[in-house]
Amino acid sequence: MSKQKRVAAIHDISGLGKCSLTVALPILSAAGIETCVLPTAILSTHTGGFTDFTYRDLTEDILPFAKHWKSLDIEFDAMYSGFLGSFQQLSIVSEIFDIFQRKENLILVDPVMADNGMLYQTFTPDFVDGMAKLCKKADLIVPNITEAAFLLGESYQPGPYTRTYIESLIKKLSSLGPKQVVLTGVYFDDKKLGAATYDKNTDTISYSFSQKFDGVFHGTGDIFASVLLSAVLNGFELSKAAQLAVKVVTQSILRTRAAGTDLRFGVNFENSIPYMINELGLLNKY
Ligand code: PXL
Repeated sequence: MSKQKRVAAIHDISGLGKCSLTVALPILSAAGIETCVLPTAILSTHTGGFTDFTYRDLTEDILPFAKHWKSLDIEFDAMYSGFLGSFQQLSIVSEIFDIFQRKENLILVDPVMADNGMLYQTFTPDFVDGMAKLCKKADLIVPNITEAAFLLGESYQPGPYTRTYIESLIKKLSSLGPKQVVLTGVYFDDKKLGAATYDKNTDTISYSFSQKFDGVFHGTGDIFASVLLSAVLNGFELSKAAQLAVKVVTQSILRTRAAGTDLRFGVNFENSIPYMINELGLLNKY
């Protein structure tokens, strides 16, 4: 058996609502990856569609947490950041990337801050510039179209999109620094929605589509990025990893719509975990 991969996952814990660490940890672990969690904030629920959620910011704790890990000579195959709890955390996470950076490890930044043309409740416009700076350090970024527009300082365009628009957006994002970009929420018509991937090394763009659903499905960006990273660390090419991530998100939405549950509480990704494990070829691997 090859050496087990290890990831540092830097996201919040939202106790209810299935996003960030409550999604990243089960998905990465199920993919056979050791997942060390570095919580950025603790909330009672995520901030989308809920009011009166509790919010404990962990800015003060993050660097000591990381330094303790460093003192134990821990190395990571990937560092994966998502929702950050404060503006100051942007530079702290950047420092953590420096502390653990090695030639062969992967830095994935999911620039979680906005969707549907709007910033999430807890962020101010200066956070956007800081996030663009953090993205410069990443090997791979996974923005949705709203985040992409914010990162590039452009105004948000509602879809449907043209290939020309998506391809110019994805190449501009890559010129911020990351060699690989996966853009989510891409659609050219009202029937299909999915992701576009760009690999600067080979200058290739690929698309992965599935059916388009109306509505807001909380946590699906985190499910997407976590499956994508799971697949990449299991040796999948970026385009194939995106295909699997689109598939898992679609299945999760379909299952949740069939169950008719309150969409604020997230989607049922848990029942796609066996499918993901099978697709990753891990079922009979010891
Ligand atoms: O899914 C992204 C996310 C993560 N964490 C928190 C959020 C959101 C989106 O709203 O509020 C706390």
